[in-house]
Amino acid sequence: MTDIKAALRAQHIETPSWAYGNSGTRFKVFAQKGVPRDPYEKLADAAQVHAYTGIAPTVALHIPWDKVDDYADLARHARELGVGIGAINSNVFQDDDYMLGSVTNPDARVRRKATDHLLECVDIMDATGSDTLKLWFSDGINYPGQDDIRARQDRLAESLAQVYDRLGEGQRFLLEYKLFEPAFYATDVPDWGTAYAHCVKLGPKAQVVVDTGHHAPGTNIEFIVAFLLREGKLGGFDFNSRFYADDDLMVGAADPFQLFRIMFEVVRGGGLDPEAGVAFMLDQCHNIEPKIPGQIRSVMNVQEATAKALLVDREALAAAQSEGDVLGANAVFMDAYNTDVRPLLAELREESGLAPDPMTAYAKSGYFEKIAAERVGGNQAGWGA
Ligand code: RM4
Ligand code: MN
Repeated sequence: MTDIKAALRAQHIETPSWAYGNSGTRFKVFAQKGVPRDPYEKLADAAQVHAYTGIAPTVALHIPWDKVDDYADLARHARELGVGIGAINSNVFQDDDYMLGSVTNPDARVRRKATDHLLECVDIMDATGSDTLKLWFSDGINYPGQDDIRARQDRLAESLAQVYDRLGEGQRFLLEYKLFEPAFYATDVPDWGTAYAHCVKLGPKAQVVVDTGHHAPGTNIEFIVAFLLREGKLGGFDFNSRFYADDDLMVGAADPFQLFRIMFEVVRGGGLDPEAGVAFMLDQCHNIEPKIPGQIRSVMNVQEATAKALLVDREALAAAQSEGDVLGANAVFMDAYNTDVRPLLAELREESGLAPDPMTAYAKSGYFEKIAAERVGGNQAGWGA
């Protein structure tokens, strides 16, 4: 049990700055009270999530949504709040120039512009001290014949190589894949295999990030996780839940069993070891629920799945597996999943001087009432979509 607690104490879950802003679907973005007006206020909200969970010490930024004049000052502000800047997320999907693609665009001028943005993101890493750049490309085509699928791969490789070469000591990039949307016929980085192949070619500073919402229904995500970890190419997760497409709902809400299966492969593959460098990030939007408690709940869901994964009796499992005891092995696995780990986590929090239940502790804190009263006027942060 001491080992399990130590592993849980060492786990860090990164929250995304965009989760604190207003969001919605392409039909409607619903404004909520108290929503941050700038990156400084987003960091303040993220610090609340860390204050009550104790395991969310970093915040991912998204550029240009979190553009500021002085990134060193923003990093200082984060430190004062007790958090740090995590991954820098690039955004080459919201400019008119990118209608036909960003780094894979047939127009060299647009490709240059997109790659320059990615390089700018590395400058921001230098200024904030962040070690991770996250790359997601909305690039792809809607119609057969619209552009040359193979040439687009060449352009992608060329841009990635420029970014790779710009990475400094201790910096890396994570390449994200997504099946479809906004491109509907052929996406340029649609799956882990494509991302993996590009990363392998580039070298150790390029790794794959698994966004749990970016697969076809029925995909065995834990298999992908096991495979990438084995190859040293699992850079991290963008956690969220999906019922249909890229729903970005709270992780563990749609399928807590899947989250457990993923976390088991992480534990099995040594991915919880901080040395493994696996970043546990959330990539979510809270369209209809309050945002800070939505993040707290999500962090708790990942923590619960991790605790259950750590509870799997690996010795008994290995014994049953080697004996070919199908039902026995499955029972060992399910025993861990069916364990109520909430008392264990409450105890862990109390040992670290935290309230046993982060949700009620936050609700009682009065923070929401305070920001709702203070944050009037100005432009609430949102997706800018
Ligand atoms: C994309 C992808 C990226 C995220 C954006 C907001 O679908 O998941 O990680 O930065 O959405
Ligand atoms: Mn993502």
